[in-house]
Amino acid sequence: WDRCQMLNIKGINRTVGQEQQVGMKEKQVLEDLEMHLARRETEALFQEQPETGNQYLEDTLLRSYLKTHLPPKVLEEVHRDLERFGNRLVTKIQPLSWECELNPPVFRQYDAWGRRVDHIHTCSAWRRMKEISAEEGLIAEAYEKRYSNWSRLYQAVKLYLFSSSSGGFSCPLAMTDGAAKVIESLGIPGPLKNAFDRLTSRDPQKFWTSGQWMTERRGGSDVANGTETVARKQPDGSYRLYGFKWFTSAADSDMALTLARIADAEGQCTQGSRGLSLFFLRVRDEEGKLNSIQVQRLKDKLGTRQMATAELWLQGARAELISAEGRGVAAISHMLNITRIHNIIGAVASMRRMVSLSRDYARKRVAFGKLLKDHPLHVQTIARMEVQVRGAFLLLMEIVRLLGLAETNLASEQEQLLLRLLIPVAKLYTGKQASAVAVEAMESFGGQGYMEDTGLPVILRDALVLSIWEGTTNILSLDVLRSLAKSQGQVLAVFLSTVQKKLELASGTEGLSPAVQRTRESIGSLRQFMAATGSERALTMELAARDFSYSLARIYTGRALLMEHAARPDASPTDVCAALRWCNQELCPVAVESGRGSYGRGAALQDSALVFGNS
Ligand code: UCC
Repeated sequence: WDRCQMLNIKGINRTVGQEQQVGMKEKQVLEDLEMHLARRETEALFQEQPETGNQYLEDTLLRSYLKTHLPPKVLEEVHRDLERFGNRLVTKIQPLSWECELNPPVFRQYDAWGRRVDHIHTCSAWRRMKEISAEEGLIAEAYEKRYSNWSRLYQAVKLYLFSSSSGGFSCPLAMTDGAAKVIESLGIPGPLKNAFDRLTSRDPQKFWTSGQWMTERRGGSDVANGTETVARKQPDGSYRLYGFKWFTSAADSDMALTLARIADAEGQCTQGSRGLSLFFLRVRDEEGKLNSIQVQRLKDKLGTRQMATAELWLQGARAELISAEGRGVAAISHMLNITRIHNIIGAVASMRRMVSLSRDYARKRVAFGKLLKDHPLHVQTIARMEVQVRGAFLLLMEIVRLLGLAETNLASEQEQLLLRLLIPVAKLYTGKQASAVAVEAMESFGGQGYMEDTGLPVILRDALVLSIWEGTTNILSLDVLRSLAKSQGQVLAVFLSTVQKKLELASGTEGLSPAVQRTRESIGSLRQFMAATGSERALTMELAARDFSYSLARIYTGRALLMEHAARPDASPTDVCAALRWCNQELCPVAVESGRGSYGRGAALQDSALVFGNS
């Protein structure tokens, strides 16, 4: 019966009588067929896993950038350390990262006996990441300044290599770096010396991480109007904070910087941005007791699930005022600019990881009778992503190079202005790139890219936040305008003259002339747009803010940086090709849209009608 049943199952219908009449030879054929089918039933999908090796050694663009820019002695030491770190990442740190994903933080509000404990339990791999961060000097490197102006770039490179293997720990590191930067910008006052030493320590026992508590119930972008937390001065000069922080990332941190409104003797507070001051606080005391803080709950996020993000009630948390009264936003902007750079690092790192995995898979996976790498359309798709990653990487390097100069008092006024402009431009642009590349790269693995246990969806989920936190695309586009207004247009003048200079460098390189020409044209278009904003300037600039920022990003990244890199004496044909490819996209979308009349009052009314109807 079993045999007949099996044959029936296989769709070969015979009666028992007929079956008995089948000759020996035919039986053998059927048995072979059965064997074959049976084996096929039990075998899983066997496909070689895409992998990355030592990410430093495999990253030719990173290595050629360092070789071009670092002084030889620095390069020698940095190379040795990065090669070692690359090995540690692939052998020891990457497995921890996966553990962090599989063991997200757990919140326990009460103990078994009903006592409120508000304990956020993190996994051992997460705690190990904190130790590794200290051991590797992932924050310390930037503040020790062993390599003068190159220290910041070196730190950024280590963070870039660490990011996609950090199991989300790059988030607390971003805020830790930002907090150290704020304290440094204040001249490391005595009461903050201990905190600064800990944030920048290489000793895992001493190392602290910091939170950045900015977001409250009324929203995360409009900090000036959304902040309700009140600070009441105490007789000893410290403050107690009362309020509800709605979205506090890395809530297991040791300390935090946060904004609040100081109440006067009558309990009144100044509203708006001018009412905000910056405070330092410890999350727990020496015995581990929360500093008059209650954890309401953990956030249920789409991604970055490895990291505890919490809602916190401040119920008289003791804090120190660290900015001038009413200068909270200006003081925390040092932190914002650093966390935004970390965001860029995360975006470039996640794109690099996705493209590396895609490339490796293309070398292993056979479809339609040949490896994916032998299918031109597939390779074209990866090549397009590669151009995006290269551009973003070089933009990142430019920003941290400028930051290093600024931090060692070696930056000219022009370089400081350029840095102020490029941070929001790069944050908003790379955040969007990272999402697009993650989605595209996921597709290059077919259905496997969609499977949780490949780890690929984690990269996508974590990339999607990059255009949201630390300022959304539109908020950062408005920050670009803020930098223009505050400098009375100087940031743009410096931008244009810098691109011009870099173009001159590139114009002597044979093969780059189409790219040089297109950049010159796009600069011309940008100038024309700025000259023609007309009587409705404020509205025009607001409507154009995003396209304007994209134009700055594309012009600076593509032409200036890819071409500069491609104009080096030892540039490879691939460097030239990447620069030319970048040319093929619209470099100045703001001019195109302006020509279409997208930024006038009429267009704004049309937008409104399209979205909300004509009522
Ligand atoms: O906390 C968050 C999540 C943490 C997770 C971090 C991990 C990320 C790493 C990833 C690694 C993979 S998310 C919450 C983040 N929140 C934001 O980013 C806030 C977004 N909103 C804005 O950026 C707004 O534009 C505000 C809050 C800055 C606007 O505030 P105001 O008060 O309305 O703005 P004002 O009045 O224009 O600026 C006040 C002062 C001015 O200086 P003065 O008074 O001297 O003229 C500005 O020039 O602040 C100065 N200022 C800046 N300076 C404002 N923004 C900047 C800036 N970016 N750089 C320098």
